Amino acid sequence: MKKQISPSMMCADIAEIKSTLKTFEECGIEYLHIDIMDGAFVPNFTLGPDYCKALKKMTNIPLDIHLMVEKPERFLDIFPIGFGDYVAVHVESTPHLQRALAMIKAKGAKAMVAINPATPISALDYVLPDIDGVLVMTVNPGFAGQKLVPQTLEKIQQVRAYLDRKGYAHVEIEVDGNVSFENATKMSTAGANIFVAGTSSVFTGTDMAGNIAKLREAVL
Ligand code: S6P
Ligand code: MG
Repeated sequence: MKKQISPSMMCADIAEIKSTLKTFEECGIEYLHIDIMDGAFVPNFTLGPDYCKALKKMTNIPLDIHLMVEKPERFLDIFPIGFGDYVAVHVESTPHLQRALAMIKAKGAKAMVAINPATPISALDYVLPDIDGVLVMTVNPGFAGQKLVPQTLEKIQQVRAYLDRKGYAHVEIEVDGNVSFENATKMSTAGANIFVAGTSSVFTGTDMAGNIAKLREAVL
């Protein structure tokens, strides 16, 4: 599967957003990862639908919206979700997971299901026909700049094997949390193909294009 990079926009300097997007376009960045937090599912607040709308006016790079909110199905209509975008909802966030995933698909977007580090893979059993990807959290959601939960490396491998065994080899695996250059290589080897890049890689130091090139090398 093609290895792709999705920089986490909560880590981007808001004052430099235009030049950041220009660099991303020049470097062929595949997605923009947008963390949406509601102060309830996770103990933090970040970006929202207006930010997504503003980004859509500035670039054609598809959005990769990560909803860390309780009952996300209540909010899907207020986001600018369209063809080519990815939208992830957490297993732990709603009793109506299948409905939320079907709503995302109905908008023409790719439906991703996110699982926290402690959530078992069996939580995916009855939504496999409804998903295009699994977002494996490699930290507990809520904050950038955290340390990898080490057992999630093995979990990536187990998710890949599980999907392949069940006949869902086409379902992608995105990893999110402390995707450093070093961890990215391990995550890629374990079977991940979309890498959320935050303070551990793309947004470190000043050479963003150099960081992107280095991350691409790391996941080859
Ligand atoms: C965390 C969020 C993530 C972070 C990303 C930051 O709740 O879902 O997308 O923004 O993990 O990257 P890093 O390299 O600082 O961990
Ligand atoms: Mg995220």
